[in-house]
Amino acid sequence: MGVDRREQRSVCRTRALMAAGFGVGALLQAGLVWAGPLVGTGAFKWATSSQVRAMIAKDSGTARGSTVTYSGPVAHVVVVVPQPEFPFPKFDIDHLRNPTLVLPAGATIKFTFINKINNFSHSFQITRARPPFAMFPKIEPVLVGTELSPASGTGNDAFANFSWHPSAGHYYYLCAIPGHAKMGMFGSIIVR
Ligand SMILES: [Cu+2]
Repeated sequence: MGVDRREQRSVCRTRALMAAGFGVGALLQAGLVWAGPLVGTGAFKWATSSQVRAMIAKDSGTARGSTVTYSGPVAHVVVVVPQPEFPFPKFDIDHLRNPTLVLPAGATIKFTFINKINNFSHSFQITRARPPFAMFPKIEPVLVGTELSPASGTGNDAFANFSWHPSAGHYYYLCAIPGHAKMGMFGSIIVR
C-alpha cells in the first residue's frame, strides 16, 4: 500500500526538522500537530472498537513465552499500538509486548497495523539494522509498512494493511519516529 502525497509531505517535514537539529520536545509537540492533517488519507482507514477486535482475532500466530510463531503460505500478523503508552510506547502482537516473530520464508505475510493512541502517530518498519537504535534511527528499511500513522480519534482507531514476502534472515520491526525505537519500541523477526 502506497504512501499518499499528503502523508509524504508530512514525513518530509519531519526529516527537514530532524536535519535542522530540532530538539525531541519540539518534535514530539510537532507530532501532535501533524496527527491532524493525516486523518483520512488513502493509506489509512478508521475502525470502531468492535471492528478492531475482529481484526485482532485474525492474527494467525501462536504465542509462547515472548515469541509468536506463524506458519502456512499466508500468515496474518496484527500489530497494535496499545493504550496506555506510558512510560514508553510499544507494540502488542498476539497480546505480547514487542514479541519476537518467527515467520516462514517465502510466505505472504499480511500485516494489519492499528494505532489505538489518541493524539500521537507511530510507524511500523522492518530493517536488517540491529539495536541499539539511535534517537533518529538510520535503518534502510526493507519494508515501510507505515511511515506516520494518523492518531486515533473520535472513538475510532486508525489502521492500515500491508504485505511482505520475506526471505530467510534476522530482521527487526520498529517505530521510526524519533526516540521511540531508542526507548524500546522494536522487536525481533526471525524468518526461516
Ligand atoms: Cu512510535
